[in-house]
Amino acid sequence: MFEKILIANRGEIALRVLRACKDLGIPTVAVHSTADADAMHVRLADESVCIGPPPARNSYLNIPALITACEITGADAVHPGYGFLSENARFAEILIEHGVQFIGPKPEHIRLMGDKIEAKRTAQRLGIPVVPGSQGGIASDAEALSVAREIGFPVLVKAAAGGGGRGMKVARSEGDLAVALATARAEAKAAFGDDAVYLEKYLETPRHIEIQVLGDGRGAAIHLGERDCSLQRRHQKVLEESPSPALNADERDAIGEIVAKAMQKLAYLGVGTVEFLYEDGRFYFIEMNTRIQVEHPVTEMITDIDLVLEQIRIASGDRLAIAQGDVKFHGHAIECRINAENPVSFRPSPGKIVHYHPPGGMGVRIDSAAYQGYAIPPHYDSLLGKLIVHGKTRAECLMRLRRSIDEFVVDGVETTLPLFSALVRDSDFVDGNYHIHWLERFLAKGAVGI
Ligand code: MV4
Repeated sequence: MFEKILIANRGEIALRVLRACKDLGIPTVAVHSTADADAMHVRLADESVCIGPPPARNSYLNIPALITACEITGADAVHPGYGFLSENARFAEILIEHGVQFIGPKPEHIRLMGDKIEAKRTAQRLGIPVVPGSQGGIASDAEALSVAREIGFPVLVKAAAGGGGRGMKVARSEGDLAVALATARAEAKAAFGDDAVYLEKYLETPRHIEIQVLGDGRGAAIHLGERDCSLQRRHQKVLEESPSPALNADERDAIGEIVAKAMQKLAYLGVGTVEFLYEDGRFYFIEMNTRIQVEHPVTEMITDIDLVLEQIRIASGDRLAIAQGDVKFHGHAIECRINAENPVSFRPSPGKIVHYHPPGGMGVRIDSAAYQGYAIPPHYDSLLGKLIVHGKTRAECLMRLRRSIDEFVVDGVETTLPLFSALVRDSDFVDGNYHIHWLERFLAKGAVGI
C-alpha cells in the first residue's frame, strides 16, 4: 500500500479523497493555490504545499509544481480527483516516469477514451451497443451526406476531441448538414486544436444513464449499477439518482453485464463510467469517463461500497476484492449538486459564508468542503457541496430530500437550493418522468421563485 498520497485537487473531492486515505491509514499531502490556503482539505491533510497563484493553469494544472510537491514531500502516489488533470494521460505518464503512482486507469485507456471516435470504435469491438453513425471520422461533406442518408435525419455532428456536449451540432435536413459540419469543425479546432468530427443519429429525448465500473487491470471487472443523470443544464449535471426510474431489474442486469464483460476484455484498471443514452428501451453508448465522477456517492449509498477506497486499493496493486455476486443494491439515492450561484440566472455567487448549517438525520450525506466563515473563491467551479440522500424507496428518499433541502442553511452567498426545493415538488420529477431536455424546459417555465 502507498506510503503517502498527494491529492492533486481541491474542494469537496479533495476532502472526499482525504477521508478515504485516512480510513486506510495513509498520510496525505494537500496541494493548494494561494486562493485555497484556508480550504478544508488543507486544514485536515497531514501536510500541505502551496503550488501557485489562483488560476488553475498556474496551480492545479501546473504539472511541474505537482511533481515538485511529490518530491519535497515524498508522496509515492497521486490521486487526481475529477476535472483538472484527472483524464490527462500525459500527466499520468509523467508521474510514472518520476516513480510516482497515478491513482487512475492505465494511461493508454485514458488516451483511448479521450478520443471519442476511438472510444466508440472500442465500445463496438467490445460488444457495447452504440448510436448508429459513421464508422470513424468524417473525411468530407460527401461522406457525411452519404452516412446521413443511410441513418436518416436528424443527425448530430460531434467532435472527436469533444465530450460533455462541446463541439456538437444538430443537422435536421440535407440543407443543414454542410453548415453543421463546418461549424462543428471550426469550434472543435478552436476548442481542442483538433477538427476531427463524426456523425451519429440524433436522439431527440433520451435519458442519460451511466454505468459505474470497477476493474483491477488484470481482467477482473464488475459493474455497480447505473446512475440516471438526465437532469442537466447546459451539459452540467444538476441532480443524479440511482436506480433510474426508467429501468427495470432485467434491463439493469443486461446492460451491466455487457459493460462488465467489456471492461474484463479491456483489462480496465480502476473506476470508470460508461455513458449511454437510453430511449425506447434501448441503450446507446456515447462516451466513457476514466475518472471518479462527481456523482459517485449515489452509487456508494445504494451499494455500501466506498469507491474511492477501492480505487486506491486497486491502484496499489490489490486484486478486485468484490465479486459481481457480492454487489447488492438496496434502496434509492438522489444527489443534488448545490452551487454557489443565483438559482435563476446561475450567475456565480462567490464570497464569505456567514451562516452554514447543513441538514442531517437518517440517510442524509453532505459532501462539501464549505464551513461557516469560509470564503468561496471566484476562481473555480461554483460547486458548494453535494446533498446525497438515501431511502428504502424512491418515495422515502424524496421525503428525506425535501426535508433536507428545507433544513439546509447557507447565508452570505446565493445558492441553487431554491431550484431543488421547486424541483423535488414537481409532479413530473416525482413521477420520474423526465429526459435530458426536461430540466431546461422546467427552468424556462420560471418554476424557480426566489
Ligand atoms: C447525443 C445526444 C443525442 N443524440 N448524441 C451531450 C454531451 C455528451 N455526453 C453527448 N451529448 C449528447 N449526445 C446523440 N446521438 C444528446 C446529447 C445531449 C445530452 C446528453 C446527455 C445529457 C444531457 C445532454 C444535453 C444535451 C445533449
